[in-house]
Amino acid sequence: MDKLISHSAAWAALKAHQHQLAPIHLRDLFAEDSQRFERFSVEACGLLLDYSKNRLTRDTLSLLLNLATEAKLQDWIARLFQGEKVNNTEQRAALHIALRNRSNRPIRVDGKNVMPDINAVLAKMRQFSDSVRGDSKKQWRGYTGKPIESIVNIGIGGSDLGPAMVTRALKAYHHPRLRSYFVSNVDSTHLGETLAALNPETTLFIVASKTFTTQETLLNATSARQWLIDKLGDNNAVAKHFVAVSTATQQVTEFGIDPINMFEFWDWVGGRYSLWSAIGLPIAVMIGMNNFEQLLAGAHEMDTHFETAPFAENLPVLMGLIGVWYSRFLGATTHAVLPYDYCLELFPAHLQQLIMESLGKRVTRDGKEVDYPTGPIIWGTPGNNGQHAFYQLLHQGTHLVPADFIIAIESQYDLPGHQNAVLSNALAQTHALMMGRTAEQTKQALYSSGITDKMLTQQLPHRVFQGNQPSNTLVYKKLTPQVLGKLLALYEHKVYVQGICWGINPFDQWGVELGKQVASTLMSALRAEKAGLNGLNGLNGLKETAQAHERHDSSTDGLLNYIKAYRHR
Ligand code: G6Q
Repeated sequence: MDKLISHSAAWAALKAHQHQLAPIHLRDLFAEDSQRFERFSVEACGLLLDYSKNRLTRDTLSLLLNLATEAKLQDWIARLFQGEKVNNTEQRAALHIALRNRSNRPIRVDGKNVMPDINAVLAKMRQFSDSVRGDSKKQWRGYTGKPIESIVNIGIGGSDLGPAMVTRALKAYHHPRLRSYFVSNVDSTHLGETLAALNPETTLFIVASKTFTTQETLLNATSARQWLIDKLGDNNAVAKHFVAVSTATQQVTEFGIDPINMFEFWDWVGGRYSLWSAIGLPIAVMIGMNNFEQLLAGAHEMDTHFETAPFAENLPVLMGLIGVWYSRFLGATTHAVLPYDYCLELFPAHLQQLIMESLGKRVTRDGKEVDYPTGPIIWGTPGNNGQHAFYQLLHQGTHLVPADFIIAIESQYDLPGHQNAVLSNALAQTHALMMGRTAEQTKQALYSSGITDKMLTQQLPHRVFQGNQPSNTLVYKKLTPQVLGKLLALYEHKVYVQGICWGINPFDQWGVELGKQVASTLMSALRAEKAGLNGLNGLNGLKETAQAHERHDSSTDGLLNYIKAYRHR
C-alpha cells in the first residue's frame, strides 16, 4: 500500500458516517429495527456471532466492507494461504494455517511443500504422546522405570500461553494419571513451587523454545535439570526426563538433550501462533493425539471459512472490521474479552499476547508512521467473576469499552441450576450495558420503591446508567477440542484482518526483542558485580559493569546501585 489507508476515500466516508451516527444510542437502533438480531448475526462453523449490539447500521457495515476492499483484504488472505512471505520485516511466511491443514493440500514455502514435514512431526508427536500416556505397547518410563505422572512445560510467551490455555480449557479431556504444570517465570518462586510438589522419578520436562536462546526458559530448564540430577543421582537420567520443542537443533544438543528427543518446528511459525505445532506437545500428551487432531480440525474448518466465505458472512472479517470501527472512528482504546465458560479462564491472557503483540505497532509494513490508533488494549476475566469486580466501570464509567461475551450453552459439568445462572447473567449484562437506564426510568423505579423527593434528587445521578456500551456475543454448544480450535483460529484471523486494514505487519515483535537485549546487558552488569566481589574476575567484571552503566540512564543506574548496596548489607 503506497499511501496510508487513512488517506483513502473509504476512510473518509467512514469518518463522515461516524458524525451522523454519533448521537444515536444503541437503544434507538433497536427501537427502529425489530429485525436487528436477524440482520446482524451470523452462524458459521457451529459458532453464532451476534453483533447486533454494536453501534452500527447497514450503512456502517457496507462502508467497512469498502475499507476491506480498499485494503485489498481478499488478496492478502490469498497470500497468507499461499505461503507468501507476509511477515515482510522478517522475510517469512506465516503458516499456522499449514499446521492444521487437514486437507493436506500442498502449501509451499520457497517452492517446497511443507506438508510432509508437518505430517512427520505430527506422527512423532502421536508416537511420543501415546507412549507417555501408556496408550501404545512401549510405554515411556522414567529413569527408575516408573510411568510418567507429571508433565512440566518450560517456556515463555508463545511457548507457554497458548499451550497452557488450551491444556487448561480441555481439562475434561485429560488423561486421569497425568497432571500438567507450566513454568514460565524466571523468578525462582515459579519453578521452586512447582518442583516442590513433584516426584522426579515420574516427572517429564518439555523445554519449549523456538530459538532456544530465551533467558527465562534456559535458566528454568538448567535449574530443573540440576534438580533432577541431584534427586536421581545420575546425569544419564536426563534423557528419560527431558524433551525439547524447538527450531534450533544445535542449541538443543548443546543444552544436553538428544536430538532424537527433540520435536521440530519452523521459522515460519510465529511464537503466538505456535500451539498448533509441536509447541502443542503438552496438550497432545494431556488430551491424547486424537483430541489434539480434533483441535487442528476445528481450526482448519475456521480457516476454510475465512478463506472462502463472502465478507458479509465471514466471522473473522466482521469481527476485525468492527474492531477497526471502534478503535479509529469511535475512539475506543480497549477491548474486553469476557468468557462465560470457566474453562476459558486463560483465554483473555492468550488473546492479550496474540492481539497486543501482533497489532501493537506504529508503522506500516513499509515503514510509514501511522496517523491513526492501531491495536487496542486487551483484557478480561471470566464472567460472573468480573461482574463483581470491574463491570462497574463498564456500566457507569467514562470509557467506551467494546466487549466480546463468549458463551457456552452447556458447561463441562452438569450441576442443577448452575448453567441457567451463567446464561442469565451473561445475557443480562449484554442487555444492561447496551440499554442502560435513563433518568426517567430510574425516577419511576425509585418512586415505586417509596423514596422521598429529597432522597430522589440526591440519588438520581448515581442511579442512572448511560448504556450504549457495545458488545459481540459468541455462542457455541459446549467447549470441545474442535470448538476451541475454531474459536482460536477465529481470533487469529481477526488479528490478520485488522493488520491488513491498518497496513501493519502482525507477525513481527521487535518490542519483545528489545526487552530481551536490554535485559541481557543488565544481567551482565549484575553478574559482573558479583564476579567483582569474588575477586578472581574482579577487574573484568568491574569493567563490564562500567560499560553496561554507560549505556543506562541515571534511574536505571540508581536502581542497580541500590540493589548492589542492599546485597552488601
Ligand atoms: C511470540 C513472541 C514471544 C516468544 C517468547 C519465547 O510471538 O515471539 O512471546 O514466544 O519470547 O520465545 P522462544 O520460543 O524463542 O523461547
